Amino acid sequence: MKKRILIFLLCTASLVSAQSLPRFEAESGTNQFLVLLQDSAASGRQFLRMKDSGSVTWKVPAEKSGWFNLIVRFRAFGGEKEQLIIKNGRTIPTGFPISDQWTTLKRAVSLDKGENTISISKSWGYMDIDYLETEPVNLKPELVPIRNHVLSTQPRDLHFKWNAYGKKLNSVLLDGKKSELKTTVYPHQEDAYQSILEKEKLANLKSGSHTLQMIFDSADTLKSVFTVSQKPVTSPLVIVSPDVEHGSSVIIRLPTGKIMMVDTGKDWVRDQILIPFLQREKITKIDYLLITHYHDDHDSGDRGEKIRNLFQVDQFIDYSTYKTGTVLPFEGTSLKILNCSEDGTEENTKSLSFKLTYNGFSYTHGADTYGLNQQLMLDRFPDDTRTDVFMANHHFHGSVNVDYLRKLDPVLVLIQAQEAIYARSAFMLWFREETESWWRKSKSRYLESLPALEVGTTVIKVRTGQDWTYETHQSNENLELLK
Ligand SMILES: [Ca+2]
Repeated sequence: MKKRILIFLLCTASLVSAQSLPRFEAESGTNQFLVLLQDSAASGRQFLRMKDSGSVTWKVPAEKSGWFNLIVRFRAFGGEKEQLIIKNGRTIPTGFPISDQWTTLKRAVSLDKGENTISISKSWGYMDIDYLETEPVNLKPELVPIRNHVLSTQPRDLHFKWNAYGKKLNSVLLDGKKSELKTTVYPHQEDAYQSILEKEKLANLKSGSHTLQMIFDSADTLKSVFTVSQKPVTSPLVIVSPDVEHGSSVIIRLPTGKIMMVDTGKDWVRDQILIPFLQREKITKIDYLLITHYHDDHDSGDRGEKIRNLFQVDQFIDYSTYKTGTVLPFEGTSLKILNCSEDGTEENTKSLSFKLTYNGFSYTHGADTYGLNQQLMLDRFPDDTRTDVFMANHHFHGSVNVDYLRKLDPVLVLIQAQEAIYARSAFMLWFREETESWWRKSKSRYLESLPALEVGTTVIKVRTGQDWTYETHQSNENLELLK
């Protein structure tokens, strides 16, 4: 008898543990202009097909308020699709990766206690929707940047962007003492904030390392460590990645003092951000102008012409100048070409990708290469993929190769992009989930990625591969970066 009870209890326990998540069939939602179709592989044998218009809406109850994964079972034919998840009136553009088989996508959102209204509405369309499930999720708060550097003769406010994920911030400590941050809402993500540690609070800090801590009611603690120095430290290699919104431009001072500019951003970025920056830096000569490819968010729409007219450009380099695999001594560094025009069939896949190596430090510039180019790089240079800093394909459009990204094993990833990246599966799924989480789990040396829309301009100052710092500047004004 006892045995029977035990077996009964075990069966009950396994039933409980296998309990399925609350599921909302597409065919049971409120359907506007979507076509109801049959498929034996679909849950409930039915699904909704979204074409040029329409939406499906569910009433989703939650027992308590908090964060939940929305799990959508879908098929997206022919390419990645971006649709709008609308949750209690908040629109969350969401990228669904290409898949001709039923597959699921998770997106974390906060739900209110009681009834929530969730829709998937057409942005791109041409997607099949089988069901929506909800799963409670406990996300840890996140913070960028977790490293920074301040020169006390040029004090500046330190800016942070953080995600609370439903946790309540309890206290802020600077070197263990109670401090305060000026905080505003970060508009592009839910329950996310931007905070400022004002420069007055840094005024009396000694040279060396300092720690800002944010402690939450949940006992989660976020930490950012920044170094303060009284005098500028000479850095033979300086890499400046300005906040250029959509597009790309990087300015590098090479160890010989020569200036390299990689791409010139959109025309308004060139005129309103880059040219004023170069003028403030009293740069009249650009020794090397590299244009990675001829899209207007990289070449300002004039193939770098205005920059060539305003500045003395000594050498112009584009994707047809050097062949892939070329290694050149380059003003005290070594420049290796990773991708050139021969490797692609259109501007992005042809784009000039390179690796710059100096004194044990390496910087890899991805340009707008896609997954297929990254696979080629992995095949051609299997032992030379690792890099300290990776300038990612700036808007994470198209495809990325997760094996390649993982093998980069960077300390830092730079991303020049707008909020559109939050809707891209190349960023949210293949980079954030499949790559960044993998680096963290594998205890690699990865520190963080710095999207310019979250942190502003990033400046990297390199002495050796073991001795380099980076700093973020929310504003491009009054900077003297290249001295
Ligand atoms: Ca279904």
